[in-house]
Amino acid sequence: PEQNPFIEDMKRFEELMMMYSCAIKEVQTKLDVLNTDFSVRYNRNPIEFIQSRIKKPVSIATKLSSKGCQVSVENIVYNLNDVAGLRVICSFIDDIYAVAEKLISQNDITLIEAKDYISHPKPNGYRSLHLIIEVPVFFADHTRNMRVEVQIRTIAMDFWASLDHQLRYKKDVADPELISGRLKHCADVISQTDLEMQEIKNMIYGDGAQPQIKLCLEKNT
Ligand code: 0O2
Repeated sequence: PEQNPFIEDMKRFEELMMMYSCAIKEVQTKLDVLNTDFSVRYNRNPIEFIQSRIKKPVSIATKLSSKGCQVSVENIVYNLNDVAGLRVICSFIDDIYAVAEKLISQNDITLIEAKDYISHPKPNGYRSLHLIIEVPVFFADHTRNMRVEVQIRTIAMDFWASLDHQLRYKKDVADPELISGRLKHCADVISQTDLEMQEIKNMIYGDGAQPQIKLCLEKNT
């Protein structure tokens, strides 16, 4: 029977999205295991909660076009790092680095890129640690390394980013510079609170209560 190229493309797209959603499950399980292990070992959870998403088809197409790429299944794999995304919300700043370090030091994980927007916040005040990793996923008849973006941040950083995201959709505001300035001020206040909460935690648990991990991440460029 004659094959319809559109239907064939749609099938390949569906299969690729299934693979990304399996990659999310793999990374989610790794993070759940780390959180459970920490809770038994140190009597506290470094991870508050985890969100995950597969990028929507329209967003995939828009991002490919903005990069000057033709919208095709091949180009998704070769040009996009964030089709599969997890957001890990941690309690304290040092938990972010501890979770990241424990994740990327696992044998089957390859770190492709790290962007530390905590030590180097974006000019608008955005803070978060971004990791692009590859994880092998074992399917019925083959194994494939899948790319996943992991954004790790504190509750405070997430609070700011969520509201910033909502406000950025509204383009026709009267005084955008004033609004950007006030948002940046909020980001700085929130960051100061994060640092103080970290100090309070250190006073309660001491610095040695859990390994103080210093990640050696490349600077974001
Ligand atoms: P969505 O809907 O969150 O998926 P790249 O994705 O690598 O091609 P870039 O800009 O180098 O592009 O990536 P970067 O800076 O590592 O961050 C991309 C993602 O981080 C964004 O995804 C947001 O989720 C988040 N992010 C980055 N900057 C900001 C910011 O200023 N405010 C907020 N709220 N989030 C930010 P997407 O693709 O924009 O969309």
